[in-house]
Amino acid sequence: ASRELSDSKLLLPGKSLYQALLDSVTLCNDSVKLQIVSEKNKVPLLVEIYAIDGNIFRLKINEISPLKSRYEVPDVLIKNLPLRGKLSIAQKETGILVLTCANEDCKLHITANPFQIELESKGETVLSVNTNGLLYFEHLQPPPQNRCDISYIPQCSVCDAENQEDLGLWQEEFGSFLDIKANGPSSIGLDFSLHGCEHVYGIPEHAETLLLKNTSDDDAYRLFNLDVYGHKIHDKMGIYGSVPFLLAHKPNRTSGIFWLNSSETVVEINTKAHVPSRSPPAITKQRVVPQTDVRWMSESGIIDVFLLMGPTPFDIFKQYAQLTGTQALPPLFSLGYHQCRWNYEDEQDVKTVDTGFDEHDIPYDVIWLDIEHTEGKRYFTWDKKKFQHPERMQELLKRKKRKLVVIIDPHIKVDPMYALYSQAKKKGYFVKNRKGQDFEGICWPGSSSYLDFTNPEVREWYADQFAFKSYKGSTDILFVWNDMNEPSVFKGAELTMQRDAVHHGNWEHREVHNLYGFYQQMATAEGLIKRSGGQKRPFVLTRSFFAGSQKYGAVWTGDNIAEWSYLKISIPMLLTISTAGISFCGADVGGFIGDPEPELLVRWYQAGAYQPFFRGHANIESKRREPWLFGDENTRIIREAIRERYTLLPYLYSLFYRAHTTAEPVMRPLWVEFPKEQETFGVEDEYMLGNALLVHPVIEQKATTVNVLLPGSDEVWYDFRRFRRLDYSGTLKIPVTLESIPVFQRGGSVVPLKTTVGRSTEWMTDISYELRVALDSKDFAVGELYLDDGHSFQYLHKKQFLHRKFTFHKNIFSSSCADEIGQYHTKCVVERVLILGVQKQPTSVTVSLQDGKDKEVVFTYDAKTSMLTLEKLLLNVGADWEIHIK
Ligand code: MIG
Repeated sequence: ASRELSDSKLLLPGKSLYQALLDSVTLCNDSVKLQIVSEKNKVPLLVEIYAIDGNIFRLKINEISPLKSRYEVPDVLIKNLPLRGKLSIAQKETGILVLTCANEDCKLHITANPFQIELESKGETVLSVNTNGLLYFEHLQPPPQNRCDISYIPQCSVCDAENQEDLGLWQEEFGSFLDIKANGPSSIGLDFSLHGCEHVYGIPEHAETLLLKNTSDDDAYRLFNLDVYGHKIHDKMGIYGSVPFLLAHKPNRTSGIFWLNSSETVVEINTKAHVPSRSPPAITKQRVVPQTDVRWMSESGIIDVFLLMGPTPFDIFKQYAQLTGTQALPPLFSLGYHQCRWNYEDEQDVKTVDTGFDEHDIPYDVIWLDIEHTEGKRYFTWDKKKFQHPERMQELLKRKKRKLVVIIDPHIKVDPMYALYSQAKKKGYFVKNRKGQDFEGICWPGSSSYLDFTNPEVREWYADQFAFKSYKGSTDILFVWNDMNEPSVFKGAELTMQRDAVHHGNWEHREVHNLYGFYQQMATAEGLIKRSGGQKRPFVLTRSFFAGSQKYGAVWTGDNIAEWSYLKISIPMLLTISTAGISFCGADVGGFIGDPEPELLVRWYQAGAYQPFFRGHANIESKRREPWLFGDENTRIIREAIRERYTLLPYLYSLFYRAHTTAEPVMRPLWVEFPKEQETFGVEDEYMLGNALLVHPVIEQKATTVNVLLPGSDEVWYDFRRFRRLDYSGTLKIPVTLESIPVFQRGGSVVPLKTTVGRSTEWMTDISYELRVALDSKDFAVGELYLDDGHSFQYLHKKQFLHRKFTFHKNIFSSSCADEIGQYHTKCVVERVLILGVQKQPTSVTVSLQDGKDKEVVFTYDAKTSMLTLEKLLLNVGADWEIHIK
């Protein structure tokens, strides 16, 4: 149940109460400023408009002189936003101001009465602001007179009726909880119209469809980070993370709205057919275009919104990354398979499970320890009985070239004997309650206080806790999992922290709520980097997240249930998180709560193998479910899925490099790759992994067929496993067995794979490559491979990497350098090249190397699949070479 955002709900679409004072317009170096004023309260607000490089506009609205300063979200935007050249005034007449910006085909029309802004690009109105007149801004006011703190005097007789009413805005009851608002009502809101759009996406995290739904007869989408065990499906209430970024798409343009606010936020969506008012009645019929109105409301802060103008989906991803950063490049091991449960009991258990993978010939990279590994839920400690020799355990894993991840939650047990607690207490590092004492809430350890990660000094201190000398029993193969960081507070209102708790800088919790997890992951990642002397990439998984969390690691979708419907919803959930900038995401394989039937577990492994973060996990009450516990046949199929994941790693790692450097999501909705194909806009049961692979996981029980949409009328598709060319686009009924993972390679692409697998990623460094070349209708294909040491920052600081490009053109398949700056020595070779879609059997195939020598290549050609196989090639992956096919 969402709480009322003060009186904002009373505001209905209509003429705005705000008027712009066009005489107040000033042009500054980097912005245009003007004042607006509400008819009702006469309080003037300052509007600032900035043009940011790359087709982005920023609109800030704040009080000119608030009683106190209002919260502006720090640390989310990357430092030094590039500002673009000036905005200049193109036209100014009564009631209208037109601004243009240098070198861009963009115009801003500002109307004075009512105050509205229209954004025009290349003559087309893309988006308008305050068209429904829903701008509102509760300016800060002095507390009502005779204000009684009813937390002390529950029935206050001295308050008169009017004061009682005012008080209602200054304090709110939520069940048995009382929220006292230090600043009184301070909510804000604004509406936007997206012209020509009926498809909108984004604003995770909800267990909902990919396409955002109309909220006119349903709850609004809520962004408020909460711990919701077994969260319901098709629910718009907030769960663990929030990214206030919405994307809108129509065939010729994608645009985006990034609402930078970390307090509770709700978003209303209303898609309708719209008749532009200026069109004459006679042609009205043809001119009916869809329009989506989006209304944002936040409990506090200021209006600070970025309007991203695209025009392509990839432009949008770049623009958003320009503001919030790109995905951190994960260490290679973290793209392998992770084995988790609540809990692996003790060192012996860890050893047995680890050995189980080898015995069953299943690769895996990381074993995880949940909260029971600690001494009474005191993070950074080990249970003395169950984990007596944590270093020895890690040494064992290290010899197997594997890693350990341990959980570290943000709540700290109230226990003066616990060094972390007593230190933090002494230094004043905990969040305070409204009376100025350390906030205490119940969580796993019992009574707990919560580190105030919004304070940079606390983050630095926290990061230092990961130093090997401070964190006893930790070694360099230990990485971290941050859970419960919404923050989760048992017995708190909605299981979270009171909004009137107080953070660093005297900010109330309500202001920073959605940022809490973001900051913990930031501090943890910094800690891991620091402990390695700045050398190694961290791996940190977080449950709670915000815009920009991609810079610090991975996220997962929390406590799902071992049911088919949760497998199904995981796809749109991950796609939504991915398009909101966080590429490294996954859902608990198998479903966290309950016990999956073997078929569901198998299907979930198959789906997870083709998703960015791949971890099996289970609740403390769930039965054991290591992959070999479900009979030989199921073990074999799960093994196949995990092995397939490992052969795919070169491709996946290259995709992460792209995400890291150019902000392309690893896992993408179909519409991103096929922006003009209307039939893809709502597809959420299949997706693209990079631009080359289309994945349609089987998510129905006892499925014997799946309906796969192969989009694009001039595309060619190939079955990724049987190499068969599928000569039709549209929806295909594909037969499946329990072994099938329907994956299709797009003609025109080259996918790099490993020819076989090892026991973990680190065992695979020298394993040779296979290049899977799929020709398009013009007999062309292109792809790439990124390669580095897999764990350090040398790729960045010393440019130690290889970025290769593979091209098939005019019957020549060539390997060339995609980035001359990168250098990395490897003995690894390309051993095999499969070329799909070769029309006729070649008479000869030769390789020419850099030194000018030519060599005959042994080849086989299969006319039935039109596949050409070249084997035993031994071509260095870092060298230039050409293969000529005649
Ligand atoms: O409320 O640490 O989502 O993955 O195993 C349970 C125990 C607390 C919730 C996490 C889950 C984890 C569990 N945690």
